[in-house]
Amino acid sequence: MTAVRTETKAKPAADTSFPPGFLWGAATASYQVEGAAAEDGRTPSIWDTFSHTPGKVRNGDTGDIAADHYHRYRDDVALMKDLGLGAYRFSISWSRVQPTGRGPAVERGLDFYRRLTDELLEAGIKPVATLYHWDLPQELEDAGGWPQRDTAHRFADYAEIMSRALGDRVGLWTTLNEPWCSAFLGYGSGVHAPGRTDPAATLRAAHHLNLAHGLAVGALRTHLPASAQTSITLNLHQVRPLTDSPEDAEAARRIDAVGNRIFTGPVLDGVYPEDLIADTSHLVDWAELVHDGDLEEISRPIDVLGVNYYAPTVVSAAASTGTKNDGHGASDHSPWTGSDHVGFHLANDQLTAMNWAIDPSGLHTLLTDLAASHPQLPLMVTENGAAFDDYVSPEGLVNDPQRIAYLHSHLDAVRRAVADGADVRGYFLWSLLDNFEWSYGYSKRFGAIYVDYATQRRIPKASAHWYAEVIRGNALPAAAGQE
Ligand code: IFM
Repeated sequence: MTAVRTETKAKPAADTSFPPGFLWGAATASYQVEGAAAEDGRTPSIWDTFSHTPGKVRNGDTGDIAADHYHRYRDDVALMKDLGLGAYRFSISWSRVQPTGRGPAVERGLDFYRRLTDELLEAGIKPVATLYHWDLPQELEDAGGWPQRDTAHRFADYAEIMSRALGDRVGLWTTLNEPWCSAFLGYGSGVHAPGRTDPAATLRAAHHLNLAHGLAVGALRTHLPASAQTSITLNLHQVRPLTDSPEDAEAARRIDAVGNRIFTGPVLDGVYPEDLIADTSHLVDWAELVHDGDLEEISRPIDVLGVNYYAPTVVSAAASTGTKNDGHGASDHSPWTGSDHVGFHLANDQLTAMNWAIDPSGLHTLLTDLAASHPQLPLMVTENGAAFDDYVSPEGLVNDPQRIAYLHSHLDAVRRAVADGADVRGYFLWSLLDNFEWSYGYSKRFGAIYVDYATQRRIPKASAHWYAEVIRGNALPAAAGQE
């Protein structure tokens, strides 16, 4: 009897690689990691004031010490080198370099960023600087904060100071990180500093943040070498209606307007969307707010758009909103200024420790939609990652398979977006280190590197080793079970 050979055709291995030169990085922000809150001339920012106000941050946590990156940056850069990072995205503490938010800079403050960037360059890691990640000098808030037009001009001066100080060593500059949070959580729902809850102030803050971005791009372009790149990072909401009903579609339109297009409209297209103005004109006089020439300033060309993504935003028409399940923290005041009759839902029940739904398809959609609407604009994922309840095993290890699965699925979404034509140039994991997660304090851990806050000991988690493998291969390794 002859044996029957069943032939299974070998499937071609799926291409899991990223484009040559893809930039692999990790990100942090000054107030979340630096500590050294009162050293070398630094003065309080709005987050120092807010975190020191009882009841504002879980467990009364503050960024006074944080991950002590200010003193440990050399060891942290060595850890980045071990991971094989190509880039490190950090932010500059405005009140460390210009304590009152105006006037001359403090050299000791600038020196920290000179030392940090030198150390990075020495390690072969590209420094990527964000000028503003939410820590406005308290003196500027006392003078009115972002709802005041003058703050945008102060920001442009600060951008000039930084470009003169670091322009010879930083090649990629981001003006603002997630201005939506600065305006809508800081002045709308009040769950972020400075904790105000005033819808008109929220919209004024949004416009002045846009203006600050545009003025800063102008200052950067004037003082940086021609090779330097400018960008802004937006936390674009991947908005989905809960059902096909016209009412839910209307809810999605409103949230897209006040969550996304209030920034992408003026920054990328030089215009505020008409529907946004119609939705909010009972709250603010747009004609008075937006001066002649502002939109030209705001829409100065940028080289890269930074996109931060964590979870989709599912909405429906509702009798009233509250902020239940919108993922941005509980408040009696909705951050969704002018959109009171919208309800928020989870996309599914696979949740991170933030109670955010895990849905990588949202990242693919965001990137491919942007590529379709702005085909000439290079994109970069400047934050993506997840908090889980990590712990150190008796052997001293931090095993975080859920984070590896999260990163794997989201990186696969990026890879698919690239295959579908999106010009995505890089990816930054949030975050390099466990850190101060704003109103959640130290209760949420996003890091690839575990931080034992009592001793400041760092332990790279299993996900850090996994990410290093991705970087080495410029490709995704086989998912568990697919080897
Ligand atoms: O920790 C924050 C970061 O500061 C801005 N983007 C979202 C992260 C997770 O909440």
